[in-house]
Amino acid sequence: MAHSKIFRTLALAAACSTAAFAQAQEVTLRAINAFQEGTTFAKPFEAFIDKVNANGKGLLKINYIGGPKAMPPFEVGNAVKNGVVDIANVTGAFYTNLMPEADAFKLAERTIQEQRKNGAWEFINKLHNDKLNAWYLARTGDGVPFHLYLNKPLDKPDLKGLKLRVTPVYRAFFNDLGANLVQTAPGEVYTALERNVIDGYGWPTQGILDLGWQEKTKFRVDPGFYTVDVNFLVNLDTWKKLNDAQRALLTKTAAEIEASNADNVQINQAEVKKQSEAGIKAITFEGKDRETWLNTARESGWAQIKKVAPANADRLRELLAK
Ligand code: 173
Repeated sequence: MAHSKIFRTLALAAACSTAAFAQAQEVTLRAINAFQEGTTFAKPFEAFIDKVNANGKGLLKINYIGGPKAMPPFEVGNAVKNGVVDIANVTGAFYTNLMPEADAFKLAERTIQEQRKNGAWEFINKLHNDKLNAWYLARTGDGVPFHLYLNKPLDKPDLKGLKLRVTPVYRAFFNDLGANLVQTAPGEVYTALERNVIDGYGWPTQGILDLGWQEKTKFRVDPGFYTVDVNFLVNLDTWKKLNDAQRALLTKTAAEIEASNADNVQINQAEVKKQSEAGIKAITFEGKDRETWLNTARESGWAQIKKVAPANADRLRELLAK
C-alpha cells in the first residue's frame, strides 16, 4: 500500500512538472497587419494565424493585435526591426525606407515556390536579416497583378496631366509616363477619391471593393503589371529564441499558405467580374500600346532598383526575372 501511494505521488509530480514545462515553453507572438483586418491582403495572414493557433497548443500562440488602426502601414517595417512586434504581414513597398531592395519584389516573374528553389528566397531572406532584423517567413500575392484605376478616360499609355495616388510600387512607372503623384496609405484612398484630389490610383486586381472604392472608380486599365508581394516577417531576435518545433510549425504553416497563392488566378477572374458588375469599365491597351505599357512598367521598375540599390540590382533581376 505504502509503495503504491509513493508511486502515485511521484507519477502525479512528474505529470505536474511536465505540464509546467510545457506551459513555460509556450511562446506568445505579437502580430500586426499592414492591411485592414478582414480585407483581401490581410486574409492569408489571418488564415495563417488561425492555423498556427489551432495546431500550436502548448507550443506557440499568435496574439493578433490588428491592422492599420493599431499601427500606420509605413511603420510596420520599423516595428518588426525593433521588436515592437514579433511578426507582421506587410508588402515590400511599405518598408523601402529600411530596405530599398524591397521595391524589387513586385518585379518577380517567378513564384515563391520557384524562388525557394533558385536561391532568390535565400538572398532576399539575407537582405531581411541584415537590413530589417527580420526572418522572411512567407510571400503571398503571387499571381495578382497591379492596375491603374481611373476616373478619366485614357486612350494611350501616356499619363500626362493625371494626378495619381501611388506607393513605391507604381512610382517610377507612372512618373516615367508623365503623371503627377501623391503617395498615401490604402486607408486614405477613399477620401482622396471622394474629394476629387486624385484622378486615379494604383492597386492590385483584387480588393478594391473591400473599402468601397468601386463607388468612386470608373475605369480599370488593362493589362495589369507586376505581381503583388505581401510578406510575413518575423523579428530576427524572436525567431532565434524559438525552438526547433516552434520554428517548424511557423515554416510548415507558411508553406501551406504559400501553396494557396495558386488560387489567385481564379480569384482575379471573380474580382474582375465584381468590378464590372459595380460599373467599372476596362480600358484595354492592345498591340503596340500594350507593349509600351508593360515594357515601361518593367524597365522603369528595374531602373529604379538600379538607382536605389546598385549593389544588389543585377543579382535581384537574375533571381527574380525570367
Ligand atoms: O498600397 C498599395 O497600393 C500597395 O502598394 C499594395 C501592395 C500590395 C498589395 C496591395 C497594395
